[in-house]
Amino acid sequence: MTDVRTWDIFCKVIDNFGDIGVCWRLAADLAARGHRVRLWVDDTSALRWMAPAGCEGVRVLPWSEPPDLAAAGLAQQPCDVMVEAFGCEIAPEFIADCAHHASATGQKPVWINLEYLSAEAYVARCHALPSPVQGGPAAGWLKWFFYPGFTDSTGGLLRESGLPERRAHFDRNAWLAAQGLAQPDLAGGEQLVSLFCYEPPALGALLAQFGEHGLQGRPVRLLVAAGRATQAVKSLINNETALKRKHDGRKLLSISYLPLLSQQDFDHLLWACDMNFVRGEDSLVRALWAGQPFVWQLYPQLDAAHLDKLQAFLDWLQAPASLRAFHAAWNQPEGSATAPVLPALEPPAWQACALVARQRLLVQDELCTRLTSFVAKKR
Ligand code: TRH
Repeated sequence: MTDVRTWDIFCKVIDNFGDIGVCWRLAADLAARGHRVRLWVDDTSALRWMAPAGCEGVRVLPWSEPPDLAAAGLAQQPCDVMVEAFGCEIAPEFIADCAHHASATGQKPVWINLEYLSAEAYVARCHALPSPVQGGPAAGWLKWFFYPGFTDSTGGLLRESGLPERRAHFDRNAWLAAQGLAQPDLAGGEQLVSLFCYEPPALGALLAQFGEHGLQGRPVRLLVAAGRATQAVKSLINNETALKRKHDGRKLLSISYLPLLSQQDFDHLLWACDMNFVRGEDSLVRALWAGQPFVWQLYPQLDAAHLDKLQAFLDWLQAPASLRAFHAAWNQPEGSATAPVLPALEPPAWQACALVARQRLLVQDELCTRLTSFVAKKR
């Protein structure tokens, strides 16, 4: 059992849901292990649907400028660990307050720079390296890089305790009923497929493929996540007459648009579906825990740097050729000279690969265990 500590996690919501999604999972996981967490967020709106019930042990604080340190109770409960998520630059007033406290007590907080998840080789090289603070009231302190990752030589992946057991005992029918979603037509072989994506140029081809062939000949019910995925699907269906005709005229594809789900129900969605399309980093990890066949769309970067990241992940995954080919098409950048042609989907082979990868991960310590023991060594 690690000592109970007070953590201050700083998060800026740039766009999409990944930054706050990861910070919330980290905060909740630390709190479940008995730690006290203050989560400072510049825009708390997403937490209303992502975590409507909140979490005992986590206080969400608006990251105003300057932050209200008195209301946060720093004097009564000083910070032991500060987490700077994704290069957000912790509020200088907060750092000054910590420095003031440290000069009185001789006890500095541990400063963690939490980075983005990647399977690229630099992650193991840079994980746990120190970076000296150059100026300001904390000059000379060290920030520690903490890189999530897929191997033992990285910071690991978030996995709250009891997750595999809850996954194993998940009651799909009960969950679908609670969401007001129809049970799949098992006699007709209906397949539930979740779709959480940006605007992949191959989306039209995917809808056409499902419309013409279903998923390996079986009818598909596409459960489309709220936000950009819903907008992307709706604009294709509304704009392309041919696609609309296929969609309306065939029984092989039906589409349901989902409301914004709590993070817990988002996980349940991935457990309930026969196949998942995910995007960004947090939902990728959740797709791995779900153990169903999945396809990942990376956040597209202008210099196409995400394609190296994709390659590294597929290498780590030991993805079969068909899964590599599908990912290449699904992640084809916008404006490519040739229209994306989607290869066939091969869910059984992809699931076998996903399950082996999950097993490799389950025998490793998860991120919170690695982070708390790292912090214990640096105090
Ligand atoms: O939202 P994302 O695309 O976030 C991305 C990545 O974090 C990426 O690194 C970053 O550079 C980019 O944004 C700007 O995808 P991600 O990471 O999967 O985060 C989605 C979060 O939203 C995840 O925690 C699940 C949650 N979610 C729900 O809780 N309910 C929902 O209904 C949906 C659709 C998502």
